[in-house]
Amino acid sequence: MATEQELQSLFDTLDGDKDGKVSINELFLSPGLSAVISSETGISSPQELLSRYASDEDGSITFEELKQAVKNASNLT
Ligand SMILES: [Ca+2]
Repeated sequence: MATEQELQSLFDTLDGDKDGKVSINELFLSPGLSAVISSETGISSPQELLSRYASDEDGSITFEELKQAVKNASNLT
């Protein structure tokens, strides 16, 4: 389980280039944090997370999309 604040801080840490989106490369660059995302979303691979939730053509996920994924897994407190 995670609060919105915890998720936001996780998201900001993952977003290395600070463009407001987390790309697949950024997920791969932080395997430890990706593992936390996996456990909070119940989706094991970054590829699957992005294909299910990223609306952008470039395959990056926004904070709102990540939040939705965690909410769908009933892990947002
Ligand atoms: Ca980014």
